Amino acid sequence: MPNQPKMPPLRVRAIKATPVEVPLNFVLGTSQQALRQVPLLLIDLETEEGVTGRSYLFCYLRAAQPAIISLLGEIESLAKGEPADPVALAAMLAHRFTLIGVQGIVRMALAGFDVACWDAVAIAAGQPLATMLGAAPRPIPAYNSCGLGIKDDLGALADEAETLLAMGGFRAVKLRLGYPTLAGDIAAVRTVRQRIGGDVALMVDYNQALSHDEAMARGRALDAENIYWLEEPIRHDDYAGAAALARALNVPIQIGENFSLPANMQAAIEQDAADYVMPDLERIGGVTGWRQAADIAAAHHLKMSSHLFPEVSAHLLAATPTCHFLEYVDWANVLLQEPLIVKDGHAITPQRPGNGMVWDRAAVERYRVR
Ligand code: SMN
Ligand code: MG
Repeated sequence: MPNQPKMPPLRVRAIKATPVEVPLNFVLGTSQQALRQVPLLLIDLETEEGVTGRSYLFCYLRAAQPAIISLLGEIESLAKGEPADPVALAAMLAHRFTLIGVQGIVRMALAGFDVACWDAVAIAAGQPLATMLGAAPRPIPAYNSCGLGIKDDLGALADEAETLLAMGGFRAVKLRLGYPTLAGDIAAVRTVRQRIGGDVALMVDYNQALSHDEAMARGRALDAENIYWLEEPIRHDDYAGAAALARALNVPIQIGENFSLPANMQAAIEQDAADYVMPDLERIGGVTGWRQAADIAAAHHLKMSSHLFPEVSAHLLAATPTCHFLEYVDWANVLLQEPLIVKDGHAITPQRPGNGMVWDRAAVERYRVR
């Protein structure tokens, strides 16, 4: 990505964080856990100048919400009165959190702050985030990642695939795998494929369910099934194992949602652990971390997709040289005045200043965790 953009003069005043839990329209049955509702944390970064920047975090567990709120309080006390320059603040805060370590929920809190800070500066500059990052808002190819969880009822699975494609003219969907047997995985793949037709891209995601040998066996079978990518077949940090799979299999290996900060992505790429990468906004280090990750992917000619957070990721992918696919989920739609629009299978990156997210106050009250 281009060099550091010019930052409008803004000063950090306060950070407000609101815990909510929203029901999912489509249950997400991963190999690890089925998600029926998701705890999110809405962040408002207030500045002395009256501009508010926004972001949200996916907390995975309700117990993480109060912990991250508490960490944001710590960030507020360190950043209060400072210029809202996200890159400078990220460096200062990483330094101040060195002893505890920028990992886990500390890293999530820092990323949430960073994304809100970039929103504030883009709003103050009167520019969409994509423009602030040296690009311009444009439609981004998207796959529908709602639902398609592990299900016993394969007829219902095929129905869901059809519903998901119709939602925004999608031409790509992601199926969760990790059924007890290879035959179970193949049955799910074939049922969905038969319903969606041969031209729709079908990604599959194991969420780290398999041993190395099992991944090799299932991967070889999937090689014959017209799969667009094979995501996280084995534990996320086994880069040598992922590299062996990438060498042996024709289906492209996709990893990245568990990259912790850009250094982790660099390490994975140095070991040739993936054919494609898909960092996650809150694990890669917010917008600041994403920009570094985008440069690393570009240097290695690796196609880069996003994980969750489609609203902000649309802007980031617009500014990512090796932009591949946006992962679309509808989780935050119910909380937003103007949800992200998908048309003809592309996320329409909004032209509004900032990242484009404004909370629907009544909805926030409705889903607030008390
Ligand atoms: C995923 C992981 C965690 C929560 C939701 C979805 C999944 C994905 O791995 O890639 O979408
Ligand atoms: Mg995944």
